[in-house]
Amino acid sequence: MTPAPLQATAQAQPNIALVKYWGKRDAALNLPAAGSLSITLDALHTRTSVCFDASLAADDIVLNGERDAAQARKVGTFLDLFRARAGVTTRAHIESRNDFPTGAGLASSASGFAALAVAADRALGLGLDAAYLSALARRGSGSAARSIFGGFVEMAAGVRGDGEDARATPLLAADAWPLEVVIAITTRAKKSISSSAGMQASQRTSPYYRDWVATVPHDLDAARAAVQARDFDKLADVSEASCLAMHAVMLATRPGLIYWNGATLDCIQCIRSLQMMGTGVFYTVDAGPQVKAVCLPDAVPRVRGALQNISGVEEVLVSGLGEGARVVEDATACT
Ligand code: 2P0
Repeated sequence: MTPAPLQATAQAQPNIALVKYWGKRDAALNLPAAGSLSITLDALHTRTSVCFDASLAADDIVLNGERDAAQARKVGTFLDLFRARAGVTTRAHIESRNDFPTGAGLASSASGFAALAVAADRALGLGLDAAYLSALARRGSGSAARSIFGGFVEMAAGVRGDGEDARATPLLAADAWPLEVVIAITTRAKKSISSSAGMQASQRTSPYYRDWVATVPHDLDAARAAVQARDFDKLADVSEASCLAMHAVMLATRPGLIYWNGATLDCIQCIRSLQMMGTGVFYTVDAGPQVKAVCLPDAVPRVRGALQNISGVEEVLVSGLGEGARVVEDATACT
C-alpha cells in the first residue's frame, strides 16, 4: 500500500446559495432543517495546507496568518473526524488563507471547511469519495458541504439521524450554464452575529421560522427545474423570493437580525431598476451586507458599472462559476 503523503494542500471556492439554508434539524451533527441550492464561484479562493506531524503535542492552526483559539478549537474538532476514520491521533499543522474578506457574508466558512476536508482526506490517505467528504464538510459548516462540488449544486436535508444523507450532489457543471456573479462589497467588517447563532435565534423566536422551512422544498423544485432548463427568469424569481423570505425570518427574530446596511438596499433597488430595463440580472444576499448580482454574461459590464457607482460600495468583484474543492499539492514531509 502506498503510504499517506502526510502533507496536502487543497483549494476551494465559496458558493452562493440561490435557495437558502437557514435553520438546523440537529445542531450537534449540524444537520440542515431543509435543503438548499447553490452556485460555486471561481474567483475567490481558500487555500489550505494540512500536515500531520508526530512530533506535535497539539494542533497548530494558522488562519489568514493568525492563531485564534476559538477557531483553532473548531478546526481541531473537525480534524478529529478524519483522525478517527484513519485510526490515528497525530496532531497537525494547518495553514489556511483566503484571498477575500473573511467572516463578512462571503461564505469563507464554506470554502474553508471544504478545502480542509479535501486536504485532510489526502494527507491521511483516506481516499473518501466526494459525497462522503461533503457530509463530513457539513460538520464544519453547513454551506461547506456544497463547496465540495463545482457549478450548480443541491444540498439535501436528509432524513437519517446520523446525517450521512445530509450532503450535496452536483446538479449541472459550471461550463454548462456560464452565469457570472457581480459582488458588491459594502463593508469588510466581520459580522457581529455568526450564521450558526443567528439560525438558532431564528429557530427559537421567529414566528415565521416554521413557514420558512415549509416553503423550501417547493423553492428547490422550482430552482432545480430552472437550472435544468437554463431558464434565467424562473431562476431569478425563485432565488429572489428565497432570499427575501430568509431575511424576513431574520428580521422577525428577537432581537431582530439585520445583516443589511443602507448600501445593501441601494444595490437591491439598483438591480431592480436594471431588471425593469431588461437586463439579465437578479440579486441575492446572505448573512452579511454584501449583494451578489447573478448575471447573464452580457449583463456584467452594465451591472458592474451601476453597482460601483453606489455610495457605500467599497469594491465590486466579478466571478464566473467554478470547480469544486480539490487537492493542488501533496508531499511526504511537512515543509
Ligand atoms: C446559505 N448561509 O445557504 C445560507 C444563507 C447564510 C445565509 O449557509 O452554522 O456558515 O456553519 O452550518 O454554513 C451560512 O451558514 O452555517 C449559510 P453553519 P454556515 O448559504
